[in-house]
Amino acid sequence: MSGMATILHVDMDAFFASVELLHHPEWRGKPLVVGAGPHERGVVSTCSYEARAFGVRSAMPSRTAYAKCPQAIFTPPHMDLYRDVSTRAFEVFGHYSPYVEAVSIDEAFLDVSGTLHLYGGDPRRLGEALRAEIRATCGVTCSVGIAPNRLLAKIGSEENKPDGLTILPTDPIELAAFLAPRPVSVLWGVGRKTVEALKPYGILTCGDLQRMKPNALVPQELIDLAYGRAEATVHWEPREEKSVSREHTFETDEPRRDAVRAKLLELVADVGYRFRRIPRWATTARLKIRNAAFETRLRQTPFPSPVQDDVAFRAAALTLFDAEWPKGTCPHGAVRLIGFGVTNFRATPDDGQLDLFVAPEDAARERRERLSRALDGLRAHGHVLTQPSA
Ligand code: TTP
Ligand code: MG
Repeated sequence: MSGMATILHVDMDAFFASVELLHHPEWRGKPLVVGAGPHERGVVSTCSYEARAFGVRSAMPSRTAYAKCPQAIFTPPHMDLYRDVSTRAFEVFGHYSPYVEAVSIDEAFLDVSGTLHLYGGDPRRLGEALRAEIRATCGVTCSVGIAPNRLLAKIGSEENKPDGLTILPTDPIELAAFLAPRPVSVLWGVGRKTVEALKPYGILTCGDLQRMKPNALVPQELIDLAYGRAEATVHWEPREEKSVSREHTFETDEPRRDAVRAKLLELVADVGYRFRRIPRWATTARLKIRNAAFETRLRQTPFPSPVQDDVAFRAAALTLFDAEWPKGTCPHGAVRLIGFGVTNFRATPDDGQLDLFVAPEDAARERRERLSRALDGLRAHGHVLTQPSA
């Protein structure tokens, strides 16, 4: 084994636009622009690849985008939708490495050096597994690059966009050959000014840089980059989650209370399962409900004491739901989205107080926790559990 690192870069394709398509399948295959309206003063956040074919780009004034592609569909951004998908994507990333460096809402570096052996040491298998899981979990596609360092991994993910996977060579000579034909602008720190400064000397490609001796204009560091020698360290931070939640947007707005309540219980079971992966206890439950008019209601309640078991989560969820939507009423019209989450975590169930004896309610809680964890075990092995509705 060499000591070489294996770094993965992942970037979701046309991210905001792809999430919009989940909610508007009828827009698929059409040019779609997310951002300011076609006659407003703002800019394009992003656009579908169909719109890119007309020259529409991120940060372009929307009026310019309209001039280039008048038939495009324009939609304002819905950040909360993008954040939900992003949260789920980052959870998936976490299945491939504990070392995840978030670069933006849709982009991350992963150090997969330590997990590659789980895929037979084959970076392509690891990359395809991650891409398939993103597709299944988020409903959108991403592009991945895998290489010995961050610079090259990022160049790789851009190489086959959208919906692509690029494995870069690890051999230094092959790497230099891979980079040689590429413009110097692919290198980090080489912005428009540097490109202009190098041009009069005939330095246009990485290959041109590779042939240089270091001088006042071209420092050794730049030549190193052109050979693909760059930093591998992934600047990860342990992600201390502040809440664990799940939400569901109905395909068509749902007017039936029973259907919304049943979906809520599914989400609660999911939250419990994910919550118990690390030992912690929650003190607050939260319900989110959004109606067809996009009005969102949040309602929360404290647990009587810190808990982590399904029985307590379900009881709190149903209390919140019944308060928000009393039986026989119709306060929301049709429901667009329902969500449940828990927050305000503790590292112990007893709030740090030292107890000399186990109170009966603690014994009951511990029994419920054991049951929940037993069910988690079944679920982790692929058993689908149907929740009896309470
Ligand atoms: P990017 O990853 O740069 O772009 P993208 O995901 O839309 O397209 P691709 O990766 O396939 O090239 O940015 C991620 C999101 O960030 C993008 O969907 C919208 C937002 N964004 C802006 O709001 N303004 C911008 O100028 C850019 C570049 C991105
Ligand atoms: Mg992207």
